[in-house]
Amino acid sequence: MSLPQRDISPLAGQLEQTLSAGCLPTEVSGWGSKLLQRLRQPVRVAVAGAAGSGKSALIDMLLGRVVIGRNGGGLLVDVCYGTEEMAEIETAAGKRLQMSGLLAQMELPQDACRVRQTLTDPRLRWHSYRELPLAGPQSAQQDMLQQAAGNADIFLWCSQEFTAGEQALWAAVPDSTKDHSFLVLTMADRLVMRGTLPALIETLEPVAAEEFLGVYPVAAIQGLTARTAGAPQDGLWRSSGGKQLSEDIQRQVDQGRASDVDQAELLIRQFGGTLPAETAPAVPAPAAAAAPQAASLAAALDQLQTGAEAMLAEAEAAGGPQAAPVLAQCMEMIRSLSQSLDAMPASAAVEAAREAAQDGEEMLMLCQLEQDEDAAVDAVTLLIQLKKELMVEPPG
Ligand SMILES: Nc1nc2c(ncn2[C@@H]2O[C@H](COP(=O)(O)OP(=O)(O)OP(=O)(O)O)[C@@H](O)[C@H]2O)c(=O)[nH]1
Ligand SMILES: [Mg+2]
Repeated sequence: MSLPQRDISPLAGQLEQTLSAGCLPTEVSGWGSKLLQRLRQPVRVAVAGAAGSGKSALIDMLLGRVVIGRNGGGLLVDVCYGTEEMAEIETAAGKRLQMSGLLAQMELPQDACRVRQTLTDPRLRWHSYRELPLAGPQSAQQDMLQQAAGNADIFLWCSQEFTAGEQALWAAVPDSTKDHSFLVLTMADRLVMRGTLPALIETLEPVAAEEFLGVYPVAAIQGLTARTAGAPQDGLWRSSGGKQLSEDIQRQVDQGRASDVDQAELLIRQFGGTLPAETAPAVPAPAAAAAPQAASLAAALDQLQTGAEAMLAEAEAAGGPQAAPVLAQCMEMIRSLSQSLDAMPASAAVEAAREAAQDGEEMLMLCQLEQDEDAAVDAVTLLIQLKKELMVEPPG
């Protein structure tokens, strides 16, 4: 797994300053506060599923060592970064105990109900794990899941078959969470032995395409073995399904971070003044490079048009746009347009285009506040309009 290359604390500091100085208009300050909170905490990965569905084994595999083991069955377990390897245990009687070491090796009190395990693994600075056991009547599970959805950025749903009951539970999870979630077919080695895996994947793929980023069969015990063996076992790591899942989770974590960083930069640039040095946009390239940049601007404008049209077509086919991804995509497009413009040599036309793009960014930001279908349509329309404006008077 890759580590994020950049320290985002200066950016978070700048955003905090912008917020506390009251620079943000009231309509965006709530968004700014949420953004700051997200920048200051790791991306939260919830690992949910029924009792014995293989959640702990999956987390241990992703961590690359036995941290939970078979201990703590049925407990809610958080695994996060800390300066020491220790566990804080909460009991049903409301007591809190601290024990040093790993949960897998601890003797837990009978009435333990919740554990917070800290590890010094630096990767946990960027994403933490929560084992979320689902048990009891369907309505209780529903409530638990709803609550968990508000406290997680990515879900890994662990199951051997993703039953109708589980599908009903998952259906109530907000789309914004589903867009970052994975269906993990746990204990895939057993499914392979029984010869049921291919048919199961075929049955679940259409559901998973709608409800998750994809279906991931994983043999966690083998995956963990591959990672803990004396010599690297790349083949086993790959064939266990662990490698693919782990890389795809990391990609989601990185994308989530990048999008938060983009939004924070946008807020600061528009309302808070200068960005910290590390996060400032790239310096404009020298004039000699103007010709390829003009070409890339034409390409960017074309992309703007085709991207916007594709989004509209997709939205129509789906019976209405999905606000969050459309808005995020629009923001991405307009930002890449702004970057192309920033890299062009100064001229009145470029300046006008930059202003138009900046206005566009500002409008898009307001669209993001609503996160509904209308906002998504407005955002796409805005991109098409912007493209038309720029084509009338092409910069450069
Ligand atoms: N063969 C095989 N067994 C597995 C795999 N993953 C987990 N198991 C076994 O399945 C049992 C349950 O796994 P856990 O990871 O403890 O399941 P859990 O969902 O955390 O269970 P609770 O915390 O009790 O809800 C254990 O005996 C594991 O060793 C796997 O990929 N392959
Ligand atoms: Mg467990």
